[in-house]
Amino acid sequence: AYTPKPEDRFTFGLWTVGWQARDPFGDASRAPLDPVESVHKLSELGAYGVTFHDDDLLAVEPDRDKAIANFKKALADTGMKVPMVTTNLFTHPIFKDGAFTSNDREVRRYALRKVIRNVDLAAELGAKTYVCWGGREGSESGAAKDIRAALSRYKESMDLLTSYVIEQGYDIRFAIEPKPNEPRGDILLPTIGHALAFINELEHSDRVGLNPETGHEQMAGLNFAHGIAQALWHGKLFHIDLNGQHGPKYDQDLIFGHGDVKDAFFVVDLLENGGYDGPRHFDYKPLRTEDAEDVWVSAAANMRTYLILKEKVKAFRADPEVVEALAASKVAELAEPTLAPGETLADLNRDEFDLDKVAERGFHFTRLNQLAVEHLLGVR
Ligand code: GLT
Ligand code: MN
Ligand code: MN
Ligand code: MN
Repeated sequence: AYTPKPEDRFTFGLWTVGWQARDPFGDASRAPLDPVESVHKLSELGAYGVTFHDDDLLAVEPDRDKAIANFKKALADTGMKVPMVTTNLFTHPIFKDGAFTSNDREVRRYALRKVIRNVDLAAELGAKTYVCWGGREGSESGAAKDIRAALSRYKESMDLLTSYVIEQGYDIRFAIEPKPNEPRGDILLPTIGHALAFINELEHSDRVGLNPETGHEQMAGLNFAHGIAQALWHGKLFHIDLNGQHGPKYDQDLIFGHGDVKDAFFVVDLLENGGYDGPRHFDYKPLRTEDAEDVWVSAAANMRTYLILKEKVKAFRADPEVVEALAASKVAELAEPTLAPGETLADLNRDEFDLDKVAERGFHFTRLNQLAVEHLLGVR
């Protein structure tokens, strides 16, 4: 039951299993990984597809054409798909002050060129989502960046990119990935909410949505399940980066469920029952302590944890005691409009209302919460 299959639509970034575990204090602890090997190994483990940055394809083969040919052959040999593609606009020192919002106009123009070239490849490979993580779009000093001008340049880039895919007839939508900080002191579009508001100002806003990441919202102390629920409510959950994080600290990119497991439970509940039909994409980093074999153990762990949680969520929803507790907590009553059809605000004055009595009523949320914890702990 916990064996992943392509129908589960699990996908991984090549940069996840391929991470060599360089961190700000230490050198790589693993050798580079051939994308061809990643495609084969992930396929054997039951994944549906892979995603990549332009530069990820060049991990062991510096010639772009050869690297693409090798990658395509691996896809054809395994049947693996590429539902999402993205651009590396953060590793090369050229991007030290950002890409679309670098103060240096020449850098901004280069960044656009780099994205466009890879958007063409994304279209060729059938990707439907193009992620933009603006990791270096930000600052460390209040005087260094005119934030309003930066947002204008960010919008200019997104408008150019959406116009480009429309002109080319590509079936591609962009997904902005928010993050509050790291690698910059403060990053633009730090949370789901900031990004949603920004998207409203774009020329082709229907072509732009979100790629929220578990840990990035949690780094800002926010509730990830609430964030993706709001993204779904706006019709903007185009893609998702699942991983694990322990509260506000550096970006841990742990295996899904290896951080806040209770949040992971409710995230799976939402994804399975809330109308999201995109890939379940893992953006995690195998721990720096792990060797080349452990990498595949960690990749498998993401999918297995998801499937276990999916089963737990199903059992939780089907448990008669949970059904009863949900009713006692009036959870369904929130879906009922506050005014009945045809009623006006004046009609509210006819309500028989005893303020003190209504204030006394408990909502019994503790019981519901405990039932969720018990399902999660496997005692129900
Ligand atoms: C980078 C970042 C991730 C983004 C990727 C997309 S790359 O590793 O930390 O969260 O999703 O550019
Ligand atoms: Mn991510
Ligand atoms: Mn992260
Ligand atoms: Mn990351």
